[in-house]
Amino acid sequence: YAVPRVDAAAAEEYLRLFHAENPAAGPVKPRLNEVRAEIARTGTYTHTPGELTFGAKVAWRNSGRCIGRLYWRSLRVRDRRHVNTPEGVAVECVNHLREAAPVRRIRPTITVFAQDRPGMPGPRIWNEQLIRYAGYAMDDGSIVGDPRYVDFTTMLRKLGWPGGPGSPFDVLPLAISMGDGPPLLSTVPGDAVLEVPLSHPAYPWFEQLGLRWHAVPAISNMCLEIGGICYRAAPFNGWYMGTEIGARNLADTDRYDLMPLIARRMGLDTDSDRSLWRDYALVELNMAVLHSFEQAGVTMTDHHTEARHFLTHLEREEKAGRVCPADWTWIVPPMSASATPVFHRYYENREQSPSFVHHPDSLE
Ligand code: HEM
Ligand code: NRG
Repeated sequence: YAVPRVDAAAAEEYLRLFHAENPAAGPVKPRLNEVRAEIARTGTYTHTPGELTFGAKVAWRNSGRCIGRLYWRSLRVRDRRHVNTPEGVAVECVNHLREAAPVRRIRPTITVFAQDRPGMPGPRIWNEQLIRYAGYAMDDGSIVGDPRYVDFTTMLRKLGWPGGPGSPFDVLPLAISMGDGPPLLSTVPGDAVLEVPLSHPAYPWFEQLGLRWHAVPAISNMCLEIGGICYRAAPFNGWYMGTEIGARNLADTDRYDLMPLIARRMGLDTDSDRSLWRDYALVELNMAVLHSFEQAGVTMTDHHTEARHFLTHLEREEKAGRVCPADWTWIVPPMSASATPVFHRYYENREQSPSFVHHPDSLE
């Protein structure tokens, strides 16, 4: 995988944005000259800590799929650009998880590792998120765990992971590589994985289902792009919106597929679509998710509150004279869509930089 030289025009565009929105940083001219010279000499350049921090925040602000952008200015940026070994990255990912959820209050956080440089690609985290549950394909055709990660789990086992205890919620090890060659596999210690067991406020049987979910969603396979520079390893987290767990991860038929089980326990008629058994079960599962996180004191939002916050964010961005890109198909929550205000309008959705991007896996 050959890292291309940085596009000087992309660098200039970002530096102009940075200086325009941060007048205290002084005039842009001297910095532009410095960066142009560095690119001519080395094929890339180095962000100042201020440029990095602001760039990460604006990448969040530009994430058209994210409903949680109201607090984009409060992102905590951990500058770990000097970390460029798989072992170092593993340690700092674990530190990230610990710092992101001290005493159960989650803080939006990003850790930025070494950038790609021509002739020297930065580290890569193969996991989609820092915390994900294994999926085991059994001989009888059934799946234990998260079906979404069956292929990833199989690959890790080929790379030497012995497998977990075999529960539906075994946390996968991190797979981290530097350049070519197989990744380092590194277990995430249990005390860095905050989890919430699920119970329901009215159904005592719910607890017996043994369901749980992790508290911190930390996407680790997206590239942070700022001014033409690629930070391939830059895991970030906020907190969950209840529906991500209750209406997708535990409910989708190609994930944990729990609706039929819950509907039967509720005594609903699952033979008729028109009994709306799926809909009733979905509401109660989502009730359990919100209730359990609340009881555990772990930060979580619900889709009604977050939809309102998002419209506030849109208003603020408009007042600041900016276009806020938004992708309707991702912003609208996966249940009770039309009962939230974000459903009843359209959005502009243009690619803006800095941003988080999904790269095709070019190192594998
Ligand atoms: C996507 C909520 C923080 C960047 C999403 C989605 C939700 C969400 C509901 C859609 C996920 C899906 O349908 O799978 C939130 C909430 C946050 C938060 C409640 C609480 C603070 C953040 C932070 C960042 C971020 C801190 C980055 C710094 C993104 C990106 C996506 C996304 C890039 C799209 C992911 C993809 O393409 O797969 N967010 N978010 N979000 N969010 Fe946020
Ligand atoms: N739906 C995914 C997580 C995607 C991002 N969601 C967030 N991001 N809340 C899941 O694990 O269910 N965040 O940074 O807070």
